Amino acid sequence: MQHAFYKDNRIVPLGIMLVTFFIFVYHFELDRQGPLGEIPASAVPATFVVESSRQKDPVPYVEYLDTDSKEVNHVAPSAVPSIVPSSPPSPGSSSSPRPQTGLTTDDVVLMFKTGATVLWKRVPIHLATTLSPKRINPDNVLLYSDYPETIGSWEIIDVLQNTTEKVRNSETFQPYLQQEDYESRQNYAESSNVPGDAAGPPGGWKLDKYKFLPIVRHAGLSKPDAKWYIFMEDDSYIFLPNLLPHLEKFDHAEPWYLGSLAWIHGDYFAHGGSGFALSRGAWEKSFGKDPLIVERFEEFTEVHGCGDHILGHVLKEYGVQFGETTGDSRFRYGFNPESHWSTWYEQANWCKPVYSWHHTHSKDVARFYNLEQDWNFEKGPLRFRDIYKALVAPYLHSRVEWWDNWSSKYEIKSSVAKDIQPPSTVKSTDVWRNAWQSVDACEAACTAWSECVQWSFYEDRCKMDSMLLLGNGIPETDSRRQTSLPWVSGWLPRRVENWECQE
Ligand SMILES: *[C@@H]1O[C@H](CO)[C@@H](O)[C@H](O)[C@H]1NC(C)=O
Ligand SMILES: CC(=O)N[C@H]1CO[C@H](CO)[C@@H](O)[C@@H]1O
Repeated sequence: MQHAFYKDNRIVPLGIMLVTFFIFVYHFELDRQGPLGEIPASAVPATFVVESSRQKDPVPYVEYLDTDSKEVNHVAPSAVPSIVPSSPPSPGSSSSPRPQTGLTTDDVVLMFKTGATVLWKRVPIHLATTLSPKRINPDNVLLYSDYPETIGSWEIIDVLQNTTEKVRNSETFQPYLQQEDYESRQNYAESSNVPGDAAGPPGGWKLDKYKFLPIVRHAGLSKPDAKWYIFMEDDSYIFLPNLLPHLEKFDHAEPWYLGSLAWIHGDYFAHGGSGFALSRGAWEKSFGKDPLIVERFEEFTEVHGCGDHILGHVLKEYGVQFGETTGDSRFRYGFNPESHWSTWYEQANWCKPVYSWHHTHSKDVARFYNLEQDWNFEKGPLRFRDIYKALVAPYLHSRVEWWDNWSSKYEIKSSVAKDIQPPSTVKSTDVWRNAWQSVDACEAACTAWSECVQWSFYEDRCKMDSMLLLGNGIPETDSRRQTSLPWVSGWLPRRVENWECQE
């Protein structure tokens, strides 16, 4: 019977050969066409061309405001200096043509960092969204913490497990060693009346700085075939379908280290909370060259406070510079150190893709994910204006009491109003100078200035801005409502809707 079946189906191997041949030819076509060819949507993720910037007066977008400052004490740069990268060649000058085959999540590794004290609070939302298998293959995800856990099919790696004896003796490292005790006693921080952390010993955040180097070493060793290593924290969100086409503009075999520029101790580095991407080329040039890189920089790690800075410093030691240059638009927008509601929207970023948000709450993450799922990336990336329309505009009011007063470009107080010179785009100097007199006067001044999109008023102070930030209102039960006059804010969303893309 089996023999007869075989004989009758001699045609099958020939069929398989033919099918294979067609698949081969089809893929060859795909490779040849590059990202702008007519690639079937199902075959590769959407790719697109991002307009190049010719801005004359480049103002770096990144503001280094790490409000996780309880965790790390960063120094905010007063002005972001211009830096010229010495190592990564600009892709334009690359001699060999880069293959443009459509980077997919199969080509990248997501390095997700959390910590035992916040894991139960922050990670579950990501398991349902960021790490959903239809978004990225679980094999391409590495979850790092400072205590091993298993959640369903997810293994969370204790990235500090191989820490040397020397570091274990450090004062700062003690919370790591205390975790076992908390676990064995079934104890939580709350139950011992320790404020701050949700679970485990107090001060768990101190361990954060120790994690960055071991994470990157471990990821590069366990996933040597990845083209990019994308780092994110548990209070961040990364729009992978936006980021991948961006990374495609860079050769992963070259040393690239891309993210949101931060600066401390004279080192430029990618701010951790904003997320960053490290090319395989960058990994090989640094971690690949030195299996003991983590141990070699133990001393440096001990005396510095921020893990993201430590990583940036170490990469620089091996000739991998942070990719930001103030003259190159590819670096200026996208990775954000803040969330969508505490970010400034302006004409300069209005049409730029958004790669990440930081300081996200679970609710934000769920909404970003929904937006991403509903988005047709074949038509273009999710840009700042799209985030604005979906998640900011619905909360704006023409006038609202008890709303935070972020508007700051111009501030008109009674004490200085008399001599103040309005910007040239203000119709009436008198209206401008009277802005401090009342809520109505402040609103009128904003309206009289053609670029104004938001204002806020308090006592005898009117603030106005040509950029927009949602901020947040002060709820009815908030104690601030008992102790001061209401802060009144207003937006002019019609003007925002008329913003145009800037090159
Ligand atoms: C710790 O060392 C073991 C043994 O070499 C290795 O298998 C494991 O991946 C290391 N862990 C990390 C986080 O690097
Ligand atoms: C974000 C912001 O600017 N908040 C200010 C709002 O106004 C009050 C009262 O003037 C200040 O104390 C806040 O700092």
